[in-house]
Parts: sequence; C-alpha cells; structure tokens
Amino acid sequence: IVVAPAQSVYQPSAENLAARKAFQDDKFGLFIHWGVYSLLADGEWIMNQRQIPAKDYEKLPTFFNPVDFNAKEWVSMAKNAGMKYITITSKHHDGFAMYDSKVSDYDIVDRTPYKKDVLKMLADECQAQGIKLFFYHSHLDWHHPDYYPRGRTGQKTGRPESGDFEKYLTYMDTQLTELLTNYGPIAGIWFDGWWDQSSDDAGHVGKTAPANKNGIDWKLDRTYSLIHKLQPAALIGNNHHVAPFPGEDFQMFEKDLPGSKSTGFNEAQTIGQLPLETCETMNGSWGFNIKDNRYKSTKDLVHYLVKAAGHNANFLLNVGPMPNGKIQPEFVKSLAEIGQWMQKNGETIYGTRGGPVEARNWGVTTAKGNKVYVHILDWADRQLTLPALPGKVSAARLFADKSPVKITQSAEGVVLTMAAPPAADMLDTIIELDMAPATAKK
Ligand code: H79
Repeated sequence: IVVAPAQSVYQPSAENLAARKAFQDDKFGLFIHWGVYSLLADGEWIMNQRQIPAKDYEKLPTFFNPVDFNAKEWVSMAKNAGMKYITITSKHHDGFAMYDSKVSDYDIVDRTPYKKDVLKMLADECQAQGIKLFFYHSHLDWHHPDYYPRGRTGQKTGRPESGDFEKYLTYMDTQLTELLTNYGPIAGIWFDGWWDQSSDDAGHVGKTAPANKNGIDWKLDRTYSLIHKLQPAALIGNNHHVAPFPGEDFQMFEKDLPGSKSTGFNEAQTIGQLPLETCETMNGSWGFNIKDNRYKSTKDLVHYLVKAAGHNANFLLNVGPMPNGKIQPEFVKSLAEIGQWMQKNGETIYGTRGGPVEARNWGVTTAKGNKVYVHILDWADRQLTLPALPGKVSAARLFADKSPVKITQSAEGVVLTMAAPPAADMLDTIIELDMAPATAKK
C-alpha cells in the first residue's frame, strides 16, 4: 500500500467562501501598476531590461513626487467605469514599497520627496466609496540583498553574490503582515513573480511545490496561512502560470481567457474549481509607457469583459498611471465609455456566471437566476441557432428595448429570430432568455 505524504489540507473559512462568491459577482476590476519605474515611462521591467544596478535604480525614488495624485479621482474613475474592485502594486519586481513599510526604508514614505503613503490614501478612499482593494505583491525582488540565488530573470548587476533566502521570506511575510494590518479590510493579495524561482516539478496539482534546483522553496503554505489568519476573507491569487496550489482562493490567467494559451504563460494551466480572473492592459504595457500607443478600442475592451464573463471569469483591466499621479486621458476616456456601457448593460454581467452555451465565434452566454443572456458580439444575420439548452425557454427579448425575439425550440436546439440583424454599431446585442428551470452554473 502506498500512503500519500501528509499534506496540510486548506479549508477556506465561511468568510472566505462568502468573499469568493462576492468576488465572482463583482466581475470587473481596475488593475494599477504604479511605482518609481513609472518615471522612466518604459514599463515596469525597465530595471531588468536595462540591467540597472540597484544603487543606480535607488536614485529614482528621489525624483518620485506625484503631486497630482488624487485618490478620490482614481476611485471615482474606477467606480464610474463599473468596476467593483481595485488591485494595486504594493511592491513590484523592483522591490520598492509603495507604502510606509517599517521593515525597510526602501519605500515611498522614506525615500521620496512626496513622503506620503499612497496605499493608505487609496485604502481610505476605497473604504469611503465602497470599492474593494487588493494588493499586487511581487514574490520576485530585484533589490533585496537576500533575494539570492538569482532566479530566471537574473538581475545580478551590483548585487551581493550571497544572501539568506530565509531572511528574504521573513521580510516578505512581514511586509504582507503590514499590508493586512494597517490598511483596513483587504479584499485579497495578488501574487506575481513566483515563476522566477519556480519549482522544477510542474506536476504539483493539489500539492505544495517542492524546492527547485537552487534550493528555493517559497514556503507558500506559511505565507498563505499567515494571510488567512490575519484576514480570513482576503482572497489569495498567484500569477504563477501553473495550476493552483493549496491555500489559493482564485485562479488567474494573465492576458488569456481561461482555457486559452495564446501568451505562452498559461501552458500549464487547466481550469480548476476556484473563481477565475483574467487580466489585460489598455494598450500593451502594465507600467506607464510613453511610446505605447497600441490602445485597445472601447469595443475591444467591452468584448473582453463580456467574453470573460461568458468564460465564468472576472476581468481585471490595467492602467499604468503617470509619475505625476494622473492617469493618461486616453485611458480615462475609454474607461468612461465602458462605464456608460455597463450602466445600461451591467445587469447581464454582474452576479452572472458563465452561461449554458460554451463560447462561440459569435459570442458568449451568461446566466443568473432564471435568465440566460446571449451576448452577440459578431454576427450579421437575423437568425442565431443555439445548441439544446438544459431547460425550456419560455420567452426571449432584446435586452436593449425588450422587443420580442422569436424562439423555435426542438431537441436539436433553439433558433432565435430577431426583427433585424444586430446593428453594426452595437458593441453587444444581448438577447434575454427566460428559462423554465434555473440554468446558472454554480
Ligand atoms: O505585473 C505585470 C508584469 O510585469 C508581470 N505580470 C504582469 C501582471 C509579468 N512579468 N513577466 N511576465 C509578466 C511575463 C513572464 C514571462 C516569463 Fe519568464 C516567462 C516568466 C517565466 C517564463 C521571462 C523568461 C521571465 C523569466 C523567464
């Protein structure tokens, strides 16, 4: 008889399970990548891309003075876009803390002329306006001297060739303790950079990852139980690009809808049982990038949000604010337009789950209670045929004006006939189906 080694089985608390459900209902969040890298206006990887030695990179904070930062404006902008939560970088891979850390002076309060704790201001404003706040926190750290041995991203220049990784882990856990103690209720922690020291064993499904060839063991169990102890309702997600580890509360797919593997990051991902989230940028950059004009259209962004919902996932849409604390007008305009769309159509998105019809070339379905919403994103005909649904459709209408849509049902499927083909300028032609029994996936 082979006895499996004992694994600590994570049992999410009742608060955590309730928070997961609320998170899935929320559907839409604002991702914010903001740090001293924003000054160089060339994305958040610049320290690594240009191999800037830590002692030179340390000059950046002395210029970081975002005098135009206004937490109220950011939070109002997110809310008006129809977003229900914000996920902001507390520390990116460059190691610089955007809040007042007591275990390091490498932070915004101690090293910048601005001297203010922007995360505190944002947390207070989120609380005031009733929007949730997550912290993005990087496992990888290109600055901390004990982040040694170096991982896959290297970053050697000018750094000590020795270090005590255990000390680094304690530092990280202490910073997380600060973030989960001094900023009110935190919706969750969004980890990234684990992959820099990924375990060599990707076949970890349902288990904790063993140490890699550098001898690095991230001790995720320790960090995760600390977080769950400090704030049981805080949701843990980790952008490690592999299947979820025990202790995680949601699963994320960077720049891919769940199940897609277009980026190459998500090769080792399969869709598990946890709430899902996908994140994307408004242009092609996470951190502010002055030459990145690849703006996605409002239509593309609405389509991404609708498709995410149809894939049973949240959509976390990123902006990289400028070093002065403002968000560039192109992003502000787009977000306002998405907000106008959500104002009218949010009912078919919020609180829904992926609908009974898997994603199609023409669009997706979402479901809530006895309603199924057919989101037609790309279709030029009056008629659309759905496969057989688990239940009978009792009525169908256009969501926009409630005008009736003809239904013909048989064992083969459901034919929907509209009075006219979807108008070319409609971002999403939504048909609302009343179902006899409930069809929502859990
Ligand atoms: O914060 C944003 C990015 O800075 C961060 N995640 C988003 C949300 C990100 N960093 N890198 N990536 C995303 C892409 C990762 C590429 C990888 Fe690799 C390929 C990681 C592992 C394989 C490049 C090659 C880095 C290490 C080896």
